[in-house]
Amino acid sequence: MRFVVQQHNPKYEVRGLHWDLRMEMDGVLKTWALAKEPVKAFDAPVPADQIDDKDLGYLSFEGIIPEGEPGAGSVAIWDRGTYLLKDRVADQINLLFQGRRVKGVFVLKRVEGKKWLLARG
Ligand SMILES: [Mn+2]
Repeated sequence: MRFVVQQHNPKYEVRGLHWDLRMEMDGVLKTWALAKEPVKAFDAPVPADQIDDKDLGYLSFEGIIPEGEPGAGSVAIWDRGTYLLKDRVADQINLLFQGRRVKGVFVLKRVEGKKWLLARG
């Protein structure tokens, strides 16, 4: 299955520069907004807020989200590739990323509600 990491710099939102990790899952792109580049999770867990799903067409999106639309600002593809879903339960997802920059075993762990952490697996 495919994934993309989009570096997103919204102009008007409380969330500043962040990295949207989007993974093909359940026929949509399940998405977590990461506070740091995902590779930083090798050093320490990275806060990851689950946000709205996107449709699969968004895998290739980069460019400018126009003024007046949610997330208005710039989006650049930071990495893309495939991943293997190793295990998935309600509060934990184990992943093997095979991107150009994001490689290796990671885990997403739910802290509470939509708050998760991305950590080294
Ligand atoms: Mn975003």
